[in-house]
Amino acid sequence: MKLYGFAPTRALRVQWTLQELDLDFEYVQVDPTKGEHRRPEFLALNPAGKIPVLVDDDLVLNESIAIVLYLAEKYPQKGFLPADLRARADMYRWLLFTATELEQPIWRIARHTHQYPVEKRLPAEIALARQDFLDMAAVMEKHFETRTVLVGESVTVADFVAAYTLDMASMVHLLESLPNLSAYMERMYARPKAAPRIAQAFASLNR
Ligand SMILES: N[C@@H](CCC(=O)N[C@@H](CS)C(=O)NCC(=O)O)C(=O)O
Repeated sequence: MKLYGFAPTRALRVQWTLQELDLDFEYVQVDPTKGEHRRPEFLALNPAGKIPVLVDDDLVLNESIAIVLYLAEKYPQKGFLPADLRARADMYRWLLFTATELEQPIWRIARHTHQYPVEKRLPAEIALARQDFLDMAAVMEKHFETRTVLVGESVTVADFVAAYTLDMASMVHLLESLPNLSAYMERMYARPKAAPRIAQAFASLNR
């Protein structure tokens, strides 16, 4: 299997899942800071020009959450995809909640802070996005008053995705008033096969 990624990106969700599943994989670095995600050979894998991409034999799959679901289903032995239909539905709910209600505001903050050209950045969008994140994170914060993982009693791929997304939030100081989410994220990253934290992944680029 080949994972096309770049250290501090959503490729970490896939790397985390591959590590937890004890799978061998080749990491192919695609450096967006050098425009490598816009090269024709990469666009042939993902016309959206985004990482991560997983290549498994003749399967070429993009979208980090689709990839982790594929891996969890292909390698069911660790139980990262609940067998029970209702538990699985609950896991999908948290994955979609994470991608739409939590990740999107963080992404808006990133775009209006450093990704868009300066003339397109709207400071008001940053304040709105911060509040949007906090309103929805409060729902997950409450969920963790009584739980250790998102669904059921054991870890699922939704936990890898959520922990990474909360790390994105911590990078822009959004977790400071959310003790349950902070503790959950720390617990997940304390797992022996967890991916590196985003800050660590950034630091690894300069070595
Ligand atoms: N929804 C996609 C988002 C992928 C994405 O935006 N990746 C970023 C890195 S984290 C990227 O490739 N950005 C390059 C660009 O947008 O030009 C996923 O979860 O895989």
